[in-house]
Amino acid sequence: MTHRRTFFRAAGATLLGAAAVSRAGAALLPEAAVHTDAATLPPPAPPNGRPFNPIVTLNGWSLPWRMKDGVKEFHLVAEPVVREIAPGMKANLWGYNGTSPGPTLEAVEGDRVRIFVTNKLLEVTSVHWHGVLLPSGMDGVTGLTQPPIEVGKTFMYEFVLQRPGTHMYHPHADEMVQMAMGMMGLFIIHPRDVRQHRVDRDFGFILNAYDIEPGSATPRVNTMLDFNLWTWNSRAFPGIDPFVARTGERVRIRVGNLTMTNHPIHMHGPHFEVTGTDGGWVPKSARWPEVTTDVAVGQMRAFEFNAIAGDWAIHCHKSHHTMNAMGHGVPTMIGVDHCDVAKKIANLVPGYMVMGDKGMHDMAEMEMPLPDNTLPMMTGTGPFGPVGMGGMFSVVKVRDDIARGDFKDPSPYQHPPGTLASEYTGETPTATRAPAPQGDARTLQVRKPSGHEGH
Ligand SMILES: [Cu+2]
Repeated sequence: MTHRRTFFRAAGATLLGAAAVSRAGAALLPEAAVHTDAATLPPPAPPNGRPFNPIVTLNGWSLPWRMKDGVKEFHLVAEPVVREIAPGMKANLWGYNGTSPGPTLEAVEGDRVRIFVTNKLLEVTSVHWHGVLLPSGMDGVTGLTQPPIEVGKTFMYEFVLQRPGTHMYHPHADEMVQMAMGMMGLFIIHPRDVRQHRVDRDFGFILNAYDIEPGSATPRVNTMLDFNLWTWNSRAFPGIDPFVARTGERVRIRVGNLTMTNHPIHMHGPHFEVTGTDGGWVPKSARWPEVTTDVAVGQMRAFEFNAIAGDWAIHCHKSHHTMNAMGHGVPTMIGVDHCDVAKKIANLVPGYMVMGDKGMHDMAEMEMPLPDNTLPMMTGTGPFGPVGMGGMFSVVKVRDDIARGDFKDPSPYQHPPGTLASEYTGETPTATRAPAPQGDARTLQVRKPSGHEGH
């Protein structure tokens, strides 16, 4: 017991008895650890059971367990939670043990796990272990493989982990609502041999999305595609922690997608190799180099690279996914000269200004008045000014002098002399252009393909 308490303290998690469980029952059920803030908690070494190299859940944590008669016992509590999406905005979500996503479950190939799930929501739920090989009756599909977990009840799932890999868990009951509210988590099965698939730093996160009207805090749960907050582990930039590593280290990033659309995850700097999918580890001979890996809905991808010093952006390459909640009705104003109109309006509305006539970068620099509990659309500041990003964006920060196991945000990168883009201040020659065609514009001959009338 003392041992486990030390472990909890090391993890920074608050240990609370599950309120729904009676004193007598508490002896039978493992305690449910609760954690409520959004800081990345570097996991402690496993306190018992088989050894493994723990993963770092971005802006998240791993769930402590207890060993009972050789079985690794976890206790998940499905419940409403408050999640800070980024400083300045909190959302009313549903999750597990105080957070959305819920804590990461980590265990080892060959482990027998027993996972208790207590339902503290206002409706039924169940948990599906996405991608984990198990008996059909443990698969967690309400109505198909089990009755729903009623409000206030606890269910027990038990199976042996057959194969190492990167997996997820999420409800299979009122799925659209429960996932739109943030119910999900990572399930990592480590290899039995700690030398297998070994890396120096192993990060994991889930792609998720919310539709939260600016000025409010609760997601709209019937949204199908038009989400306005694109998040990693229910955090939006600048609320997403950096991926910190030391030069030369082997780094793995594991990404799962539980949104309703695909996300091409792009990393600047070092090329990476896709080393794992939901189906397991890719043999070395079959790995391929990439700078972007598309993660489809319901998929997992693990990729690895050798860290190179610098600040390397990592983000979804759909550019509207690197923005926070915005009005989609904003008209495109590029090239529109509205000086006169603006002056007239300013006479009526003091302080009125026009935005976007030269592009929208200005919006990243200005403190726009926003409703309460709303994130700026494009925000974040780097050593050279506003970054103008939001949503699914973070930075891989690699430095020469980072200690093993140190995940703190380092100071700005010091670029070696001669390696930094800078303003050209010399003479600018007049551009020479080809002369404009004289008289009538040259006739452009357009030949339409035949046989396609009606297109
Ligand atoms: Cu995306």
